[in-house]
Amino acid sequence: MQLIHAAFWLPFLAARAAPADNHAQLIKRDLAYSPPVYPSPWMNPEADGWAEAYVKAREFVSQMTLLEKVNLTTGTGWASEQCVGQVGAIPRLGLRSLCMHDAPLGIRGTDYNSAFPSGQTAAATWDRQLMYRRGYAIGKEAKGKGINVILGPVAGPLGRMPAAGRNWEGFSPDPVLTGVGMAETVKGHQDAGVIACAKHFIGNEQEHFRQVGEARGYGFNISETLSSNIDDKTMHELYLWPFADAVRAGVGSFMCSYQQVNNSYGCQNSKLMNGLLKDELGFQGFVLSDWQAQHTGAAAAAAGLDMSMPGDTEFNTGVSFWGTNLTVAVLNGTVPAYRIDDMAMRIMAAFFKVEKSIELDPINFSFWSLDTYGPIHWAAGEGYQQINYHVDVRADHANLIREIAAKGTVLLKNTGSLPLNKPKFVAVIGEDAGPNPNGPNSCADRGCNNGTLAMGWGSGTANFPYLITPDAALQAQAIKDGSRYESILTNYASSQTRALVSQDNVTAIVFVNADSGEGYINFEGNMGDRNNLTLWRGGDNLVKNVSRWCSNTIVVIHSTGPVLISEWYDSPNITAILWAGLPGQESGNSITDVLYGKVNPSGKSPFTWGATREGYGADVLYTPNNGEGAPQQDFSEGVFIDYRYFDKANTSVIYEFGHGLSYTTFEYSNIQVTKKNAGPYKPTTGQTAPAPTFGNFSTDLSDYLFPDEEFPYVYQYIYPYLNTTDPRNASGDPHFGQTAEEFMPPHAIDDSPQPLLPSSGKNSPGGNQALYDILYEVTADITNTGEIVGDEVVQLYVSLGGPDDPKVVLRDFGKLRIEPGQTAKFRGLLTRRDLSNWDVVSQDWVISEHTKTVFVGKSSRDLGLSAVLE
Ligand SMILES: *[C@@H]1O[C@H](CO)[C@@H](O)[C@H](O)[C@H]1NC(C)=O
Ligand SMILES: *[C@@H]1O[C@H](CO)[C@@H](O)[C@H](O)[C@H]1NC(C)=O
Ligand SMILES: *[C@@H]1O[C@H](CO)[C@@H](O)[C@H](O)[C@H]1NC(C)=O
Ligand SMILES: *[C@@H]1O[C@H](CO)[C@@H](O)[C@H](O)[C@H]1NC(C)=O
Ligand SMILES: *[C@@H]1O[C@H](CO)[C@@H](O)[C@H](O)[C@H]1NC(C)=O
Ligand SMILES: *[C@@H]1O[C@H](CO)[C@@H](O)[C@H](O)[C@H]1NC(C)=O
Ligand SMILES: *[C@@H]1O[C@H](CO)[C@@H](O)[C@H](O)[C@H]1NC(C)=O
Ligand SMILES: *[C@@H]1O[C@H](CO)[C@@H](O)[C@H](O)[C@H]1NC(C)=O
Ligand SMILES: *[C@@H]1O[C@H](CO)[C@@H](O)[C@H](O)[C@H]1NC(C)=O
Ligand SMILES: *[C@@H]1O[C@H](CO)[C@@H](O)[C@H](O)[C@H]1NC(C)=O
Ligand SMILES: CC(=O)N[C@H]1CO[C@H](CO)[C@@H](O)[C@@H]1O
Repeated sequence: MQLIHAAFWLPFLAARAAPADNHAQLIKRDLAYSPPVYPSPWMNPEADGWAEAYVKAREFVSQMTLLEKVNLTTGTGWASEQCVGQVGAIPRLGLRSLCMHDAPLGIRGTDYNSAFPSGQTAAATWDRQLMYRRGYAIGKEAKGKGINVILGPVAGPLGRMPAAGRNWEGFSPDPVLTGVGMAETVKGHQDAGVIACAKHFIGNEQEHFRQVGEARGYGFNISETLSSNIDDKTMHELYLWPFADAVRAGVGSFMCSYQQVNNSYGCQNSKLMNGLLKDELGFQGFVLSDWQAQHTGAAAAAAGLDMSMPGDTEFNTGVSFWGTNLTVAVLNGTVPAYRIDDMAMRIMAAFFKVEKSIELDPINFSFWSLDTYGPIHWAAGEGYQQINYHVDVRADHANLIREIAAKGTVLLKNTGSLPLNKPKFVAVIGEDAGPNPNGPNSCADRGCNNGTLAMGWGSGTANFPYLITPDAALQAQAIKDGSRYESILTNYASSQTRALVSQDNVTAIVFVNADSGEGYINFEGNMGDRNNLTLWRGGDNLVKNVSRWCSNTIVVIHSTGPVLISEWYDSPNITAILWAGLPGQESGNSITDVLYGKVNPSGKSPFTWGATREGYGADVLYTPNNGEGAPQQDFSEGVFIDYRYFDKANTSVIYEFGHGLSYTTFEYSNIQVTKKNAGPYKPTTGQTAPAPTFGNFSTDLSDYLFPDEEFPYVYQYIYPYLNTTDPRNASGDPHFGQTAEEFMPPHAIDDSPQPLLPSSGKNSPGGNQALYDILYEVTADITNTGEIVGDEVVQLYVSLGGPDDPKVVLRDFGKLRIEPGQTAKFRGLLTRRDLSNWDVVSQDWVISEHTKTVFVGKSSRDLGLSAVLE
């Protein structure tokens, strides 16, 4: 029986003023505001990678009735069906209800599924192929359970603040590394036949104050969610960048976020959805709301929202901003017919992009319970039947999981104790090496930290099919080697630990961790975001003690991001430090592979290990700063987060972004830069076609009533129908009767041809195609100067040269396998986007006059080779 944390989602005031009204108010109060961008862009039939899907979608949507279109766009309500979200079915045309489900490291809340390493751990491999294979394997598992839209990957949070709770679900605070992670994962998921969902769009950088109900539950008296105030240049050069890569990779869906940007909610912010995502990036798929992130009906449709999740205004109210309201709004002209057609087109085009046919196999699990039998309509308690078929979808993914976690493990320090070779005596110390005594899945959504940490908490989790602890795997290895082995799986057995690790010939391996997760779970006072950057449960004391008693102390850290290790990292008795991220189900095997050199470590840190918390600059906002109004989080550091901030402030760090050691050594030489013949940049001109509509519909309200008495109406289920031909009563909207002209922003229902943005691609998703022209190829020779074969992550950085530019920015990387004594050639590419800045005046990318320098090196602060670009 699964516990569902519905209680965490407390009710909040749902009614919202139209965005247009907000603007006047916000200007008066001198808060950041978001400019209106209307109308909502309609699909482009010629978009690269979408044309075939468009034709199939048009054929399907043209046959749909208005009620069917509304069904497709509106969730059926929280816990109304099997998945974490589903929309209405189209039985007449043979399409079953589509299943939207979590997500980023495996399927949530099911059984016989795998628990993969986190996105952040995958990022630490810097291995495009492994990222792709991870995306593909997760996609296959989802497909095998009947999931149609998998709610990942994550580029928001990007990782502005190291303490932010959900950074581990995504990849890295560097937009290029995250962009690669997004693109590879999207391709993997979609090649496996499920629609990927890039989330959370955008500025969703912390958990605190993301939802009013949640914040109130924690005693914060606010009436609006956090506003992430982000300037246009920072938006383009940092936060939007990896989302652009997802669009370019063909992602089928996006999830808009809970919090506001410039005091306008993510799921009704027209600048974000209409402007940046659909106009500028040319996104052709659909935008679905985060769960309860929708706060308005028609205005959200006009701002670019295409699917309401989970469909009810708040969980289990039985009413919806869409559903019946959307049917009425189309009938009375508040939402133009082309907009609902475009919503349906976007959903069906994304569907046909990954699926051959609308004949889908049934969903064979229920998120709400692991029982075999139960109500199919969980919230209503109706439809008792078999709800779980316990289908085993794991295939041979365990091998891949073990490989990713080993290759994503970063060897931060090694003075020679590693790799281990039949050590005489291994002493493993720490709670983080052992099991959770209550079982690996004992805390719902992993909302606790007991035993070894292999994933964070929240909706981005999966149930473990098993969890190999470091203790179990290291003991098995020790026995095989004939070593002596003892472990103490608590942090607090001080005298016993001392007695053990002070013995002769001991290799002490200390396991420590730091956890975080999603805001609906408050664990030990951490409301999603970490309260501190230190190790949990006296981890620092444990490390300090063991290293005082033992001159061969190896430290392994499992964490959701950087931790402060300044107090002990440089002790001569600490002979090695490894960051093993969040490794997933094969944890113990993966770390054993690395410690014993079966895998030569090649992971590189996807974030900076600062000496102090303050060193990172931006931090989580823990207390409201705007009275009862929306807490204001100004992203005033601009593009300077993580290594860019440390570089700007010129502060030393413990381990820099991109750092990671190997058991062999590499030498870099011979940088060469070749200029490519890309033509000049051409801003896009011209206009779109006028908005098309597909099919027509009757305006006789009696055609939209609930079918008849026999209709199997499910309690609190969201339907597209009207319960009376009086639209005011059918809607129940307290503000019913306002016309589009009265409350919708100008151009909200305009269907005329619209000008194309210069930075947009005419037919190319991801922005102006010329941004991706290759301007330079950079090569370098990398020699393995050690004794064993190894993989080296070669990193290409650029200095854009301007006074406001970061010292260097990562722009490309490659992972090369090199035999001892051999030299391999690294090839990195620089696109026009890589060398450009966003110009707020021309609203386009431009290459500045400043001298540009390219660097090739082993990390962001070990840049041995450089050349000036002509
Ligand atoms: C937010 O406001 C800043 C400052 O006016 C502006 O540059 C930016 O484009 C706005 N972004 C959004 C999404 O409204
Ligand atoms: C809408 O979806 C529900 C099930 O989710 C289904 O019962 C109903 O028939 C659908 N309505 C239409 C008009 O297709
Ligand atoms: C799920 O399993 C059931 C029972 O084995 C099967 O009928 C169905 O086709 C499966 N669904 C998918 C999507 O494979
Ligand atoms: C919230 O704050 C307002 C004033 O800022 C006050 O009127 C109201 O009573 C407070 N609500 C709670 C639940 O504390
Ligand atoms: C329509 O939306 C309003 C909020 O705008 C809500 O109060 C009402 O209950 C909704 N009606 C239905 C039938 O869901
Ligand atoms: C882990 O769970 C066990 C069993 O419930 C409990 O005794 C122990 O205190 C827990 N440890 C921590 C650190 O929460
Ligand atoms: C940091 O937070 C963790 C988790 O709540 C806690 O175990 C640890 O003691 C805290 N560290 C400090 C220095 O307070
Ligand atoms: C290193 O360990 C030895 C015991 O093997 C101890 O005597 C010494 O004080 C330790 N050094 C440090 C810096 O902790
Ligand atoms: C229609 O439903 C609304 C609530 O959704 C309710 O207030 C109203 O009384 C219903 N009307 C009829 C005629 O059943
Ligand atoms: C049209 O319907 C929508 C949704 O129920 C409602 O919000 C709006 O007030 C209606 N407008 C008119 C003019 O009836
Ligand atoms: C194999 C090995 O390292 N043996 C050492 C164990 O410890 C004693 C006492 O320090 C040494 O004398 C051995 O050489």
